[in-house]
Amino acid sequence: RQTEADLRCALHLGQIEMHYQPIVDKQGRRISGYEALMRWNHPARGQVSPLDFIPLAEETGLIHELGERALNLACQQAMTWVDGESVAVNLSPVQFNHPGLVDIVALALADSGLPPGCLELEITESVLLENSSDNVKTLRALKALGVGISLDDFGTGYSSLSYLRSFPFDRIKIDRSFVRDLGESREALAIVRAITGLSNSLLIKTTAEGVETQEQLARLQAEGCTHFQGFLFGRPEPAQQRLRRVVAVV
Ligand code: G
Ligand code: G
Ligand code: MN
Ligand code: NA
Repeated sequence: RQTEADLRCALHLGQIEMHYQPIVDKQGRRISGYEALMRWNHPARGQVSPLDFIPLAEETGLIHELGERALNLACQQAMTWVDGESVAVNLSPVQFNHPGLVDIVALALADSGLPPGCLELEITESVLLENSSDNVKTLRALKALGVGISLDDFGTGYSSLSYLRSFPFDRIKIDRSFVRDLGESREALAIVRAITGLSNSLLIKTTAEGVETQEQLARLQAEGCTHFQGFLFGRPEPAQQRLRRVVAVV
């Protein structure tokens, strides 16, 4: 088990890196952006997943430094390749509720020179549960910077349609559990259909996550999803090795 001191050390030693997973457009031919996913490049344990250290970081408050590092790295790295592609950074609810968040995002953009329209922030529904008027204020302030806001893991928490009324999200990410069950579950298919139908009428982009097979892709295309992400196209890779062109045969 790692401790707060280990994690602090990792941050100072530059062992925290971002990997980039491609997100492809509707036809499955063009990379429209990347999701930046944090990795702890541990000298003994190899690549440690954020699932194994984000909870500790949230408990100890180190998430603020980690999150700031993630934003800065993603903006700086995206700036070296950007040609209209977006880069999406995950925000933990703890970060979202920090009063300095908007300034931190503004500074990451200013320092890197990344056009704000190329940055997306991914938040989960849990962020929206409490304190909703403050949260909507924060979302509006972020949006005023020119960045996009995505609702991540949609459908897995206490999904409420009223979120979509109180704030104009740019994108909804359909949780990969629905994509996984598409072939076997009428319910999963019905939920995907409902999410894409609603999103398309509200002009909100939809990214289906966890797309692993051609069959899933075909079904999701038929349902009107606008973007796709998953191992069928590419895994998260370090900036230099990131996928640059779609190679999956569609
Ligand atoms: O890439 P992987 O499957 O290991 O990611 C696991 C989880 O960690 C995902 O839910 C993802 O949203 C989250 N995550 C990945 N990178 C970051 C990050 O930079 N910040 C936060 N808060 N969460 C992240
Ligand atoms: O919670 P969030 O959506 O941010 O999580 C993203 C995570 O999903 C990443 O850690 C990534 O490794 C994982 N992931 C991405 N594509 C696939 C996929 O096709 N299959 C599976 N099983 N996991 C995926
Ligand atoms: Mn995400
Ligand atoms: Na997700």
